[in-house]
Amino acid sequence: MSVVPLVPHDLRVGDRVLPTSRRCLVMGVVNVTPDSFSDGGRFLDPAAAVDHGLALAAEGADLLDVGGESTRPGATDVPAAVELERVLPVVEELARSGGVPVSIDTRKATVAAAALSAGATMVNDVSAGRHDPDLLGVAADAKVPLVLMHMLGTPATMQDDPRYDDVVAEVEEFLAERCRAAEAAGVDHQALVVDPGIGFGKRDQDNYALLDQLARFTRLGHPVMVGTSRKAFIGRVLDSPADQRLEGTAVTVVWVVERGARIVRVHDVAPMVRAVRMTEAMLRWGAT
Ligand code: PMM
Repeated sequence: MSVVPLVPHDLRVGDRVLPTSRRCLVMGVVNVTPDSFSDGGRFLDPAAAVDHGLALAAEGADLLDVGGESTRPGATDVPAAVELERVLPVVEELARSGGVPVSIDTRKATVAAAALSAGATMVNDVSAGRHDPDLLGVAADAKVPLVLMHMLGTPATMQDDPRYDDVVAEVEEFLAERCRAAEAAGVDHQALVVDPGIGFGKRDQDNYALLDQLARFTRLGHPVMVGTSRKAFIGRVLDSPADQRLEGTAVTVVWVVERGARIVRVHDVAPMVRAVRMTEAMLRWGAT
């Protein structure tokens, strides 16, 4: 079935408007973790993480996503105190000097609330408010954009034999339900972003089906965010480790922009900004 992407709403962050109705934004990843699959341990020192975030902003990131808990397959929970110690100094400094909005990537309401007080203006929850339902209220009170992502189970269990009858329909229904839950908790319709959660409790065939049918998720009426950057399904095709998946990532970014993604979450900001711009030029001129 072919689906024409709908024009989603813009996102309000503080006194700024992120133009998700007009173009695809690039979100740069700042992982302050010892064990993320893509860059674990490189930026555990807050000063190194801040420098990295500033470099990504200078490369053209529209947003920065700061996370202190690895959600790679098999990862176990990090106590809130540890997560806070990792992310707060980084959020504070990047919000002060980065020049772009800072998102906090967390499943915990306490971490989200502290990060918002420290200057973050967006929340990215890979559990879509299921890990800690209070997180929805935190985002509602702060009136900030909230990313709701699909994951089957938890990071500890998600790759233990994931199965779907119809992955696209099931992820779409899940995201619709989580959007209703967020709105019931007071989050503004115009503040929601949806993400199919590539690699989170998905087999290769599930990831490819979601990417192929990505335009379906635009029917939910919110900007669609996608994170394919350096993920394992790319490594399995190219037989390459996480730091050698740049071209593979770029191809997936082009693909999802063509299918209506309005935020791509990436590690390699400069090349992906160029890939997004070129794709958008092709779409614009192709349509005239
Ligand atoms: N992927 C990772 C972490 N957070 N958040 C959203 N919304 N979507 C994603 O695909 C996503 C995410 C895992 O990647 P990393 O370990 O390199 O940060």
